[in-house]
Amino acid sequence: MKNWLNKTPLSRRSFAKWGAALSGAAFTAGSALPLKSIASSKPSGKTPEIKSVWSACTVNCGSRCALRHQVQDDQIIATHTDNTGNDEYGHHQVRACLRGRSFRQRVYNPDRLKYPMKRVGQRGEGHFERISWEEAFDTIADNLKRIRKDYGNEAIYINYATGTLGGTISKSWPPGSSPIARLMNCWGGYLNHYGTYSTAQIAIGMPYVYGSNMNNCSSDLVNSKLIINFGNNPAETRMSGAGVVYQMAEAKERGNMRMITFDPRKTDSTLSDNDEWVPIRPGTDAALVAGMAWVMIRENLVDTDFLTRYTVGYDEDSLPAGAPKGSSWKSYILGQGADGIEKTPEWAARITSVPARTIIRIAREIALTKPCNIQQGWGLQRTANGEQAARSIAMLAVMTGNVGISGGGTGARESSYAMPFAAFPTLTNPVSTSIPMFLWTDAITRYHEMTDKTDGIRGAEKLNQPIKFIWNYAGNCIINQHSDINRTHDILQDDSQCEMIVVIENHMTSSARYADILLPDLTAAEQPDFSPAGSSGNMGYVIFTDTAVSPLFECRSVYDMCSEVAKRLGVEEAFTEGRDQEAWLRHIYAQAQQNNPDLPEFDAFRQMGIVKQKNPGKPNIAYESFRKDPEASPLGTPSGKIEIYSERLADIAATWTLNEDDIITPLPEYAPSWEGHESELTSKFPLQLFGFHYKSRVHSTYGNVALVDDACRQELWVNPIDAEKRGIKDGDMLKVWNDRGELRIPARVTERILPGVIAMGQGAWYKPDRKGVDHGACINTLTTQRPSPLAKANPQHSNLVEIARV
Ligand SMILES: Nc1nc2c(c(=O)[nH]1)N[C@H]1C(S)=C(S)[C@@H](COP(=O)(O)OP(=O)(O)OC[C@H]3O[C@@H](n4cnc5c(=O)[nH]c(N)nc54)[C@H](O)[C@@H]3O)O[C@H]1N2
Ligand SMILES: Nc1nc2c(c(=O)[nH]1)N[C@H]1C(S)=C(S)[C@@H](COP(=O)(O)OP(=O)(O)OC[C@H]3O[C@@H](n4cnc5c(=O)[nH]c(N)nc54)[C@H](O)[C@@H]3O)O[C@H]1N2
Ligand code: SF4
Ligand SMILES: [Mo]
Repeated sequence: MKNWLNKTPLSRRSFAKWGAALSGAAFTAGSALPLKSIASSKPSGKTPEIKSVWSACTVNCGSRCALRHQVQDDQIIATHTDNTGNDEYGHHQVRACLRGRSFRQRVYNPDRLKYPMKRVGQRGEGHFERISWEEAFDTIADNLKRIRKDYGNEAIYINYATGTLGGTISKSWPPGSSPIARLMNCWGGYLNHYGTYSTAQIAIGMPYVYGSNMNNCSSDLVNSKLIINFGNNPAETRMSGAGVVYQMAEAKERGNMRMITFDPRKTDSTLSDNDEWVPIRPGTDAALVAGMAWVMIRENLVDTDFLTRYTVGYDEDSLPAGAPKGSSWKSYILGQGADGIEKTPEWAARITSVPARTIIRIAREIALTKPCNIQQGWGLQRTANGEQAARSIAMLAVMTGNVGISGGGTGARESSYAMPFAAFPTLTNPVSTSIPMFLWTDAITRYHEMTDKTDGIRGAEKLNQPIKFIWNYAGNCIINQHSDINRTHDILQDDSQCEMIVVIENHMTSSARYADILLPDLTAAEQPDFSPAGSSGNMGYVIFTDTAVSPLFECRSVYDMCSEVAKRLGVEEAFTEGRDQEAWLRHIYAQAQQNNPDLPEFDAFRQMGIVKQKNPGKPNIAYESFRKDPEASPLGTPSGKIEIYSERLADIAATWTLNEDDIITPLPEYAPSWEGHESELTSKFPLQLFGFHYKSRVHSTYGNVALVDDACRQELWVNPIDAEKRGIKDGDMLKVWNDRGELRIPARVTERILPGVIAMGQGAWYKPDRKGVDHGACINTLTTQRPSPLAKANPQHSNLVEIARV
């Protein structure tokens, strides 16, 4: 492995070895051929000069790091990171993690797609035949025309895909900001989707409380005396030098302050001495909140002045007129509501597995330590009743009056400053219909049943056409990242339903195997673009992602591909406006300079590589103006106040068609998961399983970089108690299964996970054998397609399974 780390080009031997290990037989394009340009680099008399080219890691890890590719003889021989700035906050270095620094191993990867291909054989089998670009573009355009004629533009779908979230012209997410969207908008539009696999439940749930979904900027954490963290793991999910993980560490050190984390796993974010880890059963956070609320109410620790002035529905006096008696939060907690159950710490302990004495101690600590930042990650809302759980956490911030003040917080995830820049104009979609992003396979098979009240259809009362054509640019949600892979496979294999899938990729991924037309894209190292910052606290920046090396093989840019399809659809002029990619960059940059006069000239920027701007104001405090003057600056809720009781949710609960155990309540009540520790299914599948966002990959991206994969292995976290019961030892190969599928993964026996719960990194590459057993340990072999009630979104962390040694 040593030679992956040094600066010499990848050798023929190691490349071939690696390729052989990684490429499945059916992966025609992923054959283990060494790349010509690499294999042929021989030492010559004169050493070619090494130049350094600015670029960026444009994946969706929530960050965006600067890279400096070291290029010799048109090859990247090493990748360094930001070397500008200093230790001063606002000028600090945007340093890349190990993944970004291994970028060239995604460029020169045996899985790299080399030329356009079309499917031969059944969809999903992974057999392809090389075709010309002409044939590829003609086939796409002809099918678009045919499908539009038969079904209209609503039958064309752009799938959720975040592989180049960090681009501007090459941007894949949000889908409406991609070049594909611009192309389709020039030609009558496409079926929209709303929500994300990341945040669907909290993004829909939180605005019922606050009118929006915000928390204080991460750089305000230094002003907190205590951080209460529900399943937020920035040490793994915000690994960039840009911001959040450092700000949390700084807050802990500088303020010498405690952070208490509720998480089923002892994560890397909770390893310092200032941390307390409180293991909690997945899907039960709302019960914990209710138990703590009971302590606060009974011990008179709530901020009554705050509740009276700023909230609706805390007690019977502040309920809206239409709400039934006994439906206030206080009644719910004290057992005076409809369920008649007092939410005592003992009640909460039985559900959450957090001891009652811990619940009492921490409830007091939260109420008595001010200001206190209450925050959550997104893991706990990616669950069966995640909307309820996400909303409930806000209650701790609301009851203690921590909302709208420095050092306090709202219970949502941290926010960051965004420096003014400009975007690629993608025009307006003439189609208004929108589906929840998680229901795209349903929109193929049962579109005729899908309405606003059954499936959250927006912009229309019902869905009128099935999805017949899918664009999948820079995403792996066709298979790997979407739930219930075996179900998705069955739907997609029938090409009489969805008739055409176009995949634009760098690598032969599991989603690429489902393409009818597979187009080889350039990586970020082979084309010019801009990369604006992701989560970076109180500093914004933008990176000039320049062309480091010439396009490999027959790969072309997505902009180029769209221009060619536009030509065949008769909208070339509308799509390109006569510009190539470089001309668009100059055009967009001129716009950005108008929005942000401090930006340097285009060519100076290209030289500098990265422009950083500290927020000229102070870190954003969520709902600060509301806190200062709630009458002059009301919230975006119907009452203008914090809605503990939401009439809109009461209305939805009364009018939508829901499954019996789908729970939507006007208060943020605890709702047991339909696939959780209390469900009947535990008699067959006793273990709760979820997949965490893992430092080994960004979802599936970097999953084929052997170096990183080896450093952070794909393993199943199992508590010694569960392991012993089943005769499992550390390192044993396990099978993990439920009624949806089966996979293989080695055991990591560790006390860092709660008994009864197991977990693995999500995003591993799906590698089924002939019987459909996944040897790549992709968790979506086991996850369900049943959507959460309100957001109709992915409950990918709510799964019951059993495990055994193989
Ligand atoms: N079970 C489970 N499933 C999950 C999650 C979970 O927690 N558990 N998380 C969900 C979440 S939050 C998300 S955001 C989604 C993410 O799902 P995706 O958005 O599908 O993200 P990736 O798996 O990283 O796939 C990105 C793809 O883009 C490709 N790519 C990268 N760069 C380029 C480029 O320059 N050009 C082109 N054409 N392609 C490129 C990569 O090769 C990769 O195949 O997964 C979701 N799925
Ligand atoms: N290295 C890396 N970084 C990433 C990504 C990646 O794939 N790899 N993906 C990026 C993307 S797109 C996103 S959306 C974010 C995702 O960020 P998150 O959604 O916050 O990440 P997760 O790992 O899914 O969940 C965070 C924590 O929640 C815990 N958890 C799970 N269920 C529960 C529960 O019921 N209650 C409580 N209290 N905790 C629970 C998990 O153990 C985990 O430690 O990360 C981003 N950053
Ligand atoms: S994966 Fe994320 S943290 Fe790592 S280099 Fe890329 S953008 Fe930065
Ligand atoms: Mo995400």
